[in-house]
Amino acid sequence: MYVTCARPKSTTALTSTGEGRLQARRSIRGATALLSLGILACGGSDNAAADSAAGASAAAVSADGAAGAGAGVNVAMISASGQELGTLILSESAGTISVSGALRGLPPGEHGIHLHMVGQCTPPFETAGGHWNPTSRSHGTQNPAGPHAGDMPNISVGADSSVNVTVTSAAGPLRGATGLVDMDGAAVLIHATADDYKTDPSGNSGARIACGAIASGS
Ligand SMILES: [Cu+2]
Repeated sequence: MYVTCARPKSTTALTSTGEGRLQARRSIRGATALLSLGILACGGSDNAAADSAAGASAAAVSADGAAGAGAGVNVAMISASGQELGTLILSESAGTISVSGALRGLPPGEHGIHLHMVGQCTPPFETAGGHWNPTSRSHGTQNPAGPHAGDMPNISVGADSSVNVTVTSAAGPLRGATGLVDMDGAAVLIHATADDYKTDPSGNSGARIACGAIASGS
């Protein structure tokens, strides 16, 4: 979240024009989203100018998609020992989910990476459940009965233990009735070895070495 100050009260200064009303509605949605996430933080302001500025900030949050469609989801990845590995961003991309970002502190080599069903990352990360698989397929893009919606291409970690992740899920969407982010959230999982893209249920990719939780409502 990039904005730390937004209040429903701030929208009242923007209602004198049609555009203002539109902004106000967006602001209310943005502020409501912030409130529902329990992360509202705002300093006091007692005049219209300050309120307008605050309202514009709230509208920016909404335009960024905090209230729903189009929003990216930031996912903080941790190792099984609790080390912070970096942040991945999930976003809707042509009906699938793209995952991107820079990670460090991973073992060099090929690793399976998948979208899992539950937004809980308690080591050894079995809490994240199985692969996100809303259409009850088998695992792997090379499996005739596959793939899982949450299957993604392997990532290749360099000798310096870092990797720039740019992968896309087999299917989407990120949100909505059939979306990844449901009542129990979701997770991004990285495994110890490469995914063979065909062995059920997880491509023989071994232990779960990194996890990033996505909370319900993200
Ligand atoms: Cu997995």
